[in-house]
Amino acid sequence: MTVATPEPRKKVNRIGLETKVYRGGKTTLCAGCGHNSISERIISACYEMGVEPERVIKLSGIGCSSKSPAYFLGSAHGFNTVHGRMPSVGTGALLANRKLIAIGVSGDGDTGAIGIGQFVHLMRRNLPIVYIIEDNGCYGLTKGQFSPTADYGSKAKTGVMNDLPPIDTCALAIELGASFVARSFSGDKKQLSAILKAALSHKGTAMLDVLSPCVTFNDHEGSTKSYAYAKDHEDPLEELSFVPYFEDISVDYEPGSTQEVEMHDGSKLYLKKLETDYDPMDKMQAMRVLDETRNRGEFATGLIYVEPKKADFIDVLNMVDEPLATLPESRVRPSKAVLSQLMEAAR
Ligand SMILES: Cc1ncc(C[n+]2csc(CCOP(=O)(O)OP(=O)(O)O)c2C)c(N)n1
Ligand code: SF4
Ligand SMILES: [Mg+2]
Repeated sequence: MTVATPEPRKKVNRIGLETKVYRGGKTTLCAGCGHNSISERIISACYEMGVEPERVIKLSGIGCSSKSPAYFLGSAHGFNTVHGRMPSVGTGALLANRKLIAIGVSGDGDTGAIGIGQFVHLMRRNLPIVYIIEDNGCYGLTKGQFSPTADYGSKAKTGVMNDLPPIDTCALAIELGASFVARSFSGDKKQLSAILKAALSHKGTAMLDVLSPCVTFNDHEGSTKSYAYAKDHEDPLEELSFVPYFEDISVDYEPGSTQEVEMHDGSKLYLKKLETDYDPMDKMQAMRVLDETRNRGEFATGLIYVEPKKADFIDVLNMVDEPLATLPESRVRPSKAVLSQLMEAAR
């Protein structure tokens, strides 16, 4: 008698799904592009958090960065909008169905240039979305022109110098009211993973500016968005550890050296302070540190600002719990009697 060898047990997450469910199509971006590393981190963060892919809506604009939603969460909903218009499409989608989990991927050009008006209103509304800017300081898709996040004095591959000051998307987002603002680097696996998981646990706009070098057009000497520059000038504000609400892990830390931030779903983010006494709930300090590090030619990374309890746009508008498309006519159309009353009142 032959005994069948049991199939090796497949590794699954807390909702019984394998990693492959969180993958998307094969990337068509250049080998070594920072955007590919960010897609990998999104895949692992969603797998580890046990995010249900069919509840996710992936949104983007136009650019190499905006192509990346095709490379993760293949079974999620997706909407590749017109250049810079992801915020309005996302707003519509989330108002129509508040049960969706929105992950938006944009570029520094898509957000900082053509989409800046939409970005501004998204931040002030605190719409519940994880909004990622894959920041390479150039328009990668159209062959590397300077974008609005390119630093003053940085050099293009052609040797041309950028003579305009940059827009700091983190400072802008904080100023406008975003309730979770972070900056990271595509090459910093540990920090980016913790930030992404915390962003997925946040209720409100989580704006992540992730330095993501363009190896084809902006990875040379004189660029301030190259891998070499980022590695040498990254200034982490804190060491981040994320503990999801469904895991019972206790973190040992010396009182005074670590700050605990409780996210909306009960997950915890532990911020081990590095050389400065940084408090990400202090808006003025956040703005000052962004300014100081920029003046030193460095870039501060980590959780820059958080306001975990701020009401989001869906609550402010007092939207119903159910997706609008599922509501019966009796709940979306006023009755004849109510309409007549309104007409009377308007006379
Ligand atoms: C309305 C419109 N204007 C201009 C373009 C040309 N265009 C395509 S992508 C892009 C910029 C992309 O830069 P970014 O968002 O930084 O993405 P990256 O390619 O660097 O990831 C531009 C200007 C366009 N597609 N549509
Ligand atoms: S051109 Fe630049 S941004 Fe676009 S895929 Fe290639 S490396 Fe990435
Ligand atoms: Mg870009």
